[in-house]
Amino acid sequence: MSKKGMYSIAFAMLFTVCAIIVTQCVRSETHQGATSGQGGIILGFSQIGAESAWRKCNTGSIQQAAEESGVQLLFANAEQKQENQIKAMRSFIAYQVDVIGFVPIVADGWDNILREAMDAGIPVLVTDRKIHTEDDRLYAGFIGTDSEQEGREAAFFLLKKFARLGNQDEADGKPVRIIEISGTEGSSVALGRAAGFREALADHPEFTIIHSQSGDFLRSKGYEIMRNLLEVYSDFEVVFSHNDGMTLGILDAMREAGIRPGKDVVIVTIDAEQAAIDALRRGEVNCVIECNPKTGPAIMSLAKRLAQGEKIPRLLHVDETVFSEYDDLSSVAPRGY
Ligand code: GYE
Repeated sequence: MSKKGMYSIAFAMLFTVCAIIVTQCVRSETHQGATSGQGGIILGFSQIGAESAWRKCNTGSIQQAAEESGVQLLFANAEQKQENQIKAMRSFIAYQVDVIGFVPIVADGWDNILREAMDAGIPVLVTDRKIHTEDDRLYAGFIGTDSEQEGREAAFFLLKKFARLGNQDEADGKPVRIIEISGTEGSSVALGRAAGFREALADHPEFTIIHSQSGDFLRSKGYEIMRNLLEVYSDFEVVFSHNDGMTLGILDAMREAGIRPGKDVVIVTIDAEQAAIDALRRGEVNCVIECNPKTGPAIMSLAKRLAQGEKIPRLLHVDETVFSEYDDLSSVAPRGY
């Protein structure tokens, strides 16, 4: 190589190193400015997408709370792909955010990226859905829903409903045939809701799940699946749907087929969107289990504590309630999602 060539390579390398140093300095100044000046921190947040009204409310809550609490939010929408979430988290690490928050679309497959965050000294807050890790120290804590309990609540309602109908006694109880439309496969919420539901029905063999299928938390799939199932099954007593979006599609398919949801078939659903509460009031749904999406303010305060180097609780479940046809629904406030 000519001398001139070597000089230009050396110059290019020097330039790159300087550029990196300058960028780092500017970045750390803005960063410190943001931290001390406005009392703010930088939170990189990976959301899974916008599959349901519940999810849109969850995103809105996070964005609004960030604004109100002076947190600079780097928000990334993964469009339902785990690989997009991992890419976003890697870019948050490169950007040296103070804290990373994310909603894990599925429970498995996070160890490597969590290790990268840990090596970079960035604490990670898991929100909404839980994860399985080899080592729980790979993330700082979790805030979100108790999906096992939601599944149990769905079962408790059925036990009450069918006891009132007079066929819960196992000895002479008629079979109660259940179709379950579950959430995204491999997500902690679908796994938890299914597990809690089965656990609470374990001692009641007359309750049998005759079909279980994932509708991916999508209204369109709820509709499509129920349309197909109505060609196959003519006798079943219950539909347990893992979210309201799918339930609304299921109700459409039933009405089209001349079935009266809530009367001919008992409908139990999770989330408590306004549309589901309205359907409960109309008698088309029998029980709605609340899942609370408004976690933005809690996420911001946990992120701030983590940025200060504080420890946070390992597990925080949000408050959730149950609305059923046995309740006085006149005082249920507008849901906001
Ligand atoms: O039930 C559903 C959704 O992860 C708890 O995701 C959440 C679920 C929620 O889109 O509607």
